[in-house]
Amino acid sequence: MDIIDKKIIVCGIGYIGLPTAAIYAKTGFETVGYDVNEDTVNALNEGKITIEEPHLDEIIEEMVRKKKLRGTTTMEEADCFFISVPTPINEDGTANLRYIEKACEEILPVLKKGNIVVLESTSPPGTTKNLVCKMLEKSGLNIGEDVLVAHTPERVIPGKILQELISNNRIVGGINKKSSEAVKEIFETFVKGKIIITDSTTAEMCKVMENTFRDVNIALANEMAIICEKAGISAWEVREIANLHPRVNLHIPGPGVGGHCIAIDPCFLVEKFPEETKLISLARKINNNMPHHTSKIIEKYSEKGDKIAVLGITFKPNVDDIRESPIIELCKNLQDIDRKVQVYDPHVKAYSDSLDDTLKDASVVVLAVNHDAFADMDFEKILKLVKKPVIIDTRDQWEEKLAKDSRFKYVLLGSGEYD
Ligand code: SAJ
Repeated sequence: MDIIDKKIIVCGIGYIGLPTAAIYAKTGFETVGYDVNEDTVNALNEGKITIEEPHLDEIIEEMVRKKKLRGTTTMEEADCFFISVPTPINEDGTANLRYIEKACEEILPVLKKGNIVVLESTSPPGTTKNLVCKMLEKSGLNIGEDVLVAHTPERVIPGKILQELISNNRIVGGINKKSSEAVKEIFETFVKGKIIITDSTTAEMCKVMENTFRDVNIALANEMAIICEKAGISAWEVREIANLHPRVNLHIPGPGVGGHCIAIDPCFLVEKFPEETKLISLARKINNNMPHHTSKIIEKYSEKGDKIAVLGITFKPNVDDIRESPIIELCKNLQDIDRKVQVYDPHVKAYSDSLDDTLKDASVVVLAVNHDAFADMDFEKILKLVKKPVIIDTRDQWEEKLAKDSRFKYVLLGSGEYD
């Protein structure tokens, strides 16, 4: 069978699975998106998308129209299964692998000799061998011979998913050489980056460590911000100058770390290696404290009962994703100290109604997410609508425009100048 004639099922058509399915279809594979959510599947079958991701709507519409891609809520036979489901953490910080387990349960009845099963979801090291393989063994087939299995962690960044699916290097962690080679062959049809072969547990560890690297470095940037606030200097200036050094890359401070990856993945290591993950768990604590730190700054410049206009609610700029957003936590903190919070976010339907209404009578305006849409803000309008012209910028988006404008009280997170 020619590689391109393989039928692919992507299990879980969310933020990663849907674009992944789109790329397989565009490459020429017969592709099916499986999901338990009927609305998501119905939308796909109508050629529509339920998430915001540049150019995804065009490809989905085209692929569905050309009958290369469709959705289903019933699992069916295929040649390859790509599991792309969430791996959240429970309240107590332990990994919740139920969705992976459920996907394996769904695949089991249709699994046949010659199939390839690939886990794409970020998972604690050992999950492919100890969970996926163990579950698939229940089929009675020889796993590693009749059925090939690999972990190929997804490392695309929301906002650039389609581009990065093609250009990024890919790790292929097979449970054996045969599995790695088979999955590599599929990726070779569209991946332009390098394809690196390793074992499944190393692949899992690579992915978790990449995001942990970010988390620890962001924690360092946040600690620097707090130090600079005390020292009466600007962490943003320090960052700019220090990063001119060829081996330094200070990350960006801010009101916290969100999303479904960086704030979650380090917990997989903390759970498995509680004694060894001293730095990693401290970094998590530092980043988790940033919404609280930000609300403390806002508290200083407002009073009980004051209205706070929060601009941006997503976990990062220019996306519509609010999962694990630190701004939600920030808003809760502000409500706990009796501030009236109103949010505006042009990327999130529930908050995109009226900027004017959000700004009206606010005592503090908080730039919480540095969406591009906020870059050219109409500051005259802010002046007209607010009760007090106090701006708290958590991402250094407006410093150049506002720091020297005497009509505003401009406060920058990570900068001591406001004290
Ligand atoms: N953030 C900072 N300071 C920074 C960088 C990020 O505060 O210097 C915050 C962001 O505001 C956001 C969070 O961290 O709240 C995460 O944002 P991000 O853009 O760094 O990362 P994600 O979560 O969108 O995507 C990450 C990426 N991983 C790495 O860059 C190592 C992506 O490549 C992965 O595919 C993705 O996690 C994933 O799926 O695991």
